[in-house]
Amino acid sequence: MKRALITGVTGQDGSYLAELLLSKGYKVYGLRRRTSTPNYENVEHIKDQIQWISGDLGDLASLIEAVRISDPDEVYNLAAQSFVAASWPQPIATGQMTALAVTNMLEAVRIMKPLAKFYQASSSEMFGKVVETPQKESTPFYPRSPYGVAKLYGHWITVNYRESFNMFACSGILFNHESPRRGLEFVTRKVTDGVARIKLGLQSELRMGNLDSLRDWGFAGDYVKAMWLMLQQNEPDDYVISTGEMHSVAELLETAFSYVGLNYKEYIVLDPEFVRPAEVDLLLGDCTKAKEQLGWKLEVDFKQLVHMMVDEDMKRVKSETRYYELMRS
Ligand code: NDP
Ligand code: GDR
Repeated sequence: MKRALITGVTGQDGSYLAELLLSKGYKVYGLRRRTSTPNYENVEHIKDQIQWISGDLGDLASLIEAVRISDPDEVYNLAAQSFVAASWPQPIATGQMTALAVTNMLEAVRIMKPLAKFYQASSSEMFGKVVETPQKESTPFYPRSPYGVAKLYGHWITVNYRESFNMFACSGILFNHESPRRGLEFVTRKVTDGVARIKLGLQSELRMGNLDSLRDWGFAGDYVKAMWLMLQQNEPDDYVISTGEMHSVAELLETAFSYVGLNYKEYIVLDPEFVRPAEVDLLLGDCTKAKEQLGWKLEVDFKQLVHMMVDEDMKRVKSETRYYELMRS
């Protein structure tokens, strides 16, 4: 039985990856930090199948202990401060958790289990300002947020540990990927949750930032398969994972609102609070290398993704509403 350690297992990607590895017969260890209100929403259905280890990315001792306990064949380092907009008001915490903590994790593996295969969750945010499109592994980086800068450190330290210590360390440069388990502050989920609330008469407007930015949005369930594939190769390497298609935030709004028969223009209020100090105008990935070398392929396209998210949010908001009505009656 193969053993895997996942950091960030309670997040969107961690939950899909844990499902995938469990379905392949892995023993899955999940690192969980202490929070005053436990948050198992994404993993409730598989909570009993995960071996939980208490630890924090910022605490090297806890990570060394996590690697000792799990004795992993594969380590997936997904934990981070992952919300780009939060990286301006919290640049130092973002640097600690999204950049330096990668070295903590690499050190824990190097000290305790140097032969374990290591996956680092790198990001298309590292490309930032447009230098070349579509963006591929050889495209120069130009990050535009403290988050992007931190991810760039995480990427290069992963490459450096591979080259310095001969570790099997891979960096997956993943473009935006979404799902019904996406955090509510990210634009796709904010929109699909907003659509559900507006459709059900619980909200009258949706306050948004830049509607012109373009993103290459895929489905998280497809993207975690690429993470796993990277660690099944004979040699460690870095790969771009993307759909090769981009859409604007306005198109996202149009697709989500029209699916339930609404015109988004009647509900959107532009709010400077959601405009970023520096924007990444356009992200479009070329994942030819992953397709050819990993045999990775997409199963869910943009429209299917948005519809899936609206359907799930409609169900959830309806059941929450019924619950509150019952509580009141
Ligand atoms: P989420 O924000 O959904 O999940 C982040 C996870 O990290 C959560 O489980 C969170 O735990 C955990 N975490 C945060 N800080 C700490 C800490 N100090 N110690 C231990 N755990 C911590 O992110 P996603 O699942 O969307 O993304 C996974 C990774 O991939 C992230 O590194 C992200 O930056 C990167 N990425 C994501 C992309 C995307 O489009 N989704 C694209 C490219 C890269 P808790 O539940 O306690 O908050
Ligand atoms: P991003 O995702 O910054 O690309 O990072 P997000 O969904 O937050 O923003 C995408 C684009 O939408 C624009 N936008 C808004 N965004 C939010 N959150 N809220 C709004 O109201 C709004 N209005 C417009 C943003 O300006 C931006 O251009 C995600 C994260 O998952 C990172 O962790 C990951 O590394 C990258 O994707 C790839």
